[in-house]
Amino acid sequence: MSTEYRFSFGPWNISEGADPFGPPVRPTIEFSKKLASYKKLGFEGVQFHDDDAVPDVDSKSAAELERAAKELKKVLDGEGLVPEFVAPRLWEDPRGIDGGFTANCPDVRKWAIDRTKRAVDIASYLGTNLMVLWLAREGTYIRESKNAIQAYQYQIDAINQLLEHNPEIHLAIEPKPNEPTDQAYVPTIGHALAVAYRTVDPNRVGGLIETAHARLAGLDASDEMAFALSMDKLWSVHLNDQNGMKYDQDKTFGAVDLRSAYNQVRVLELGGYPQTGRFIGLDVKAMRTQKADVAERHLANSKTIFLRLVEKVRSFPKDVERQCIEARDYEALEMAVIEHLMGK
Ligand code: GLO
Ligand code: MG
Repeated sequence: MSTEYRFSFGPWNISEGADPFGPPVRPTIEFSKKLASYKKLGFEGVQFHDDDAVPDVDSKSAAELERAAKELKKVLDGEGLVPEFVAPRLWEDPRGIDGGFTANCPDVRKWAIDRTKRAVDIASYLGTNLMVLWLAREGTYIRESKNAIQAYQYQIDAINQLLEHNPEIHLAIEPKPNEPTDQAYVPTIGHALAVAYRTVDPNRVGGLIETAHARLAGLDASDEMAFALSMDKLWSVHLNDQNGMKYDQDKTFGAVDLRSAYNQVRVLELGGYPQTGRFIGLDVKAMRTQKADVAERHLANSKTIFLRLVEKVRSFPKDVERQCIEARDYEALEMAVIEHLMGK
């Protein structure tokens, strides 16, 4: 069984540096150029939004959609790249302004499901059976604006329709507690998996855990991963880092809290994640201050830090761990971990 990890990222992780207070500061890089960067940076897997893969998803006929997706598949094959997943980008469409699946307007809910079925079709033309559902605007700015109980049912209904649309598709819910909305439905992996078990085919609904999202919920990302792993439901990860409970930062993995990063790697090792063949996905953003010619470094750096931490986890002295646990001397265990991380 392989103990090698496979790595992926999405084209949005190479970005122009815009933030809510300022415009782009780096030139736009064409999609084909981004694809060419993958191998150079040491990545094999590509994460797609539906409209990264096929622009103007809504306005294309079914035949046009199929043709465009199959052309992209050829490009990926030519570059030696593997599509990891497709995610519907409902949150950028004006129709999705107040959410898609949980919108108050029935026409919008219908659009959101139809659009997501198209994203499922794109996934199958590209040759992946994984869809990620980041439920971006499925929440509220003003609590009184939606019936939250009903909203969960709407999400289950939508997921059921997707599962029925394609018998192969697997849905990984990416929980996040806030941003862009003030309060998001499905804020943690516990919520996501509870929803999964209420659907018509729980075996085809799992989760993706993002480091920053767990921290924004005040939770430990490695424990969130452990919960999903304990149920065979960790189908992808979005590793990054986050400096406290503020805006979603998507910093380089391990750059803020190395100990937490170590524990995320440790739990992936304990859970046999590399043997599943699933990807280590990154969801990291280049800092706005980064100049264009070095604006992809955060990706390679995150991968390097991850692999260094794999070495650290694998080389941690097992006898020391066992003795400390037997003696219930967790102070000694903690010191051993810190010394190991500091290179002693
Ligand atoms: C934002 C999310 C976002 C998703 C991506 C896939 O906070 O992490 O980057 O992971 O759009 O749906
Ligand atoms: Mg993410």
